Amino acid sequence: MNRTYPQRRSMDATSLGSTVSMLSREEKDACCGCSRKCVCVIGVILILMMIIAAAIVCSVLLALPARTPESRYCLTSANYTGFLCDDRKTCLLPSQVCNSAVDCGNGEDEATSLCSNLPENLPGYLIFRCGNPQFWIYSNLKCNGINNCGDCSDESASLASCSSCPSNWWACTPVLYQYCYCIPTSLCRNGVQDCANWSDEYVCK
Ligand SMILES: [Ca+2]
Ligand SMILES: [Ca+2]
Ligand SMILES: [Ca+2]
Repeated sequence: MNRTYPQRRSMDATSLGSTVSMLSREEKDACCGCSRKCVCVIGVILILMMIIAAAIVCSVLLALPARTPESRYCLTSANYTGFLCDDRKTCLLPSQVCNSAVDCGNGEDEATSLCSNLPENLPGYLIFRCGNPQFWIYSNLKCNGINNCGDCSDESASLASCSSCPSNWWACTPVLYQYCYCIPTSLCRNGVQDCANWSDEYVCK
């Protein structure tokens, strides 16, 4: 009679221990499950915060005005000295600056600071001073065959350092005031005298 009681106690203890052990696993599983959920939630929140932060940074950067280049000096595709726009890519011909047409994206080629007192406010590399210092032209107009200064100083070797006639031009003494030392070959053999020695009609081909 008395022997069965301890056996029952032993069985209860074993059962209880097993139950406790099972509860502990469930609790552990429950805890682990909760931890994984928490980690997942925190991870999603962090990713969302990073996306929002990146969007804010991008919007701020896009809203910033383009930084003015330290120097506007550039070379055009035709190898003329030009005017660099704020985008640091567009290189305008000098004659596109202060010509009352917006050619740069932000209109910096028509800025009042440049165009209010011509040509003094223009960078020196954009202009050419004619033989008569009262006159000036844009630097891309020198050595182009055309008498832009009026005294041909922009086409001369001494003042403008012009080496020869532009390509597709014929060297002679023109009879027309608009040319200096050459005429366009389109005026050759056109039945009209364009060179003082008639070479445009008898020599030029
Ligand atoms: Ca312009
Ligand atoms: Ca010229
Ligand atoms: Ca001719």
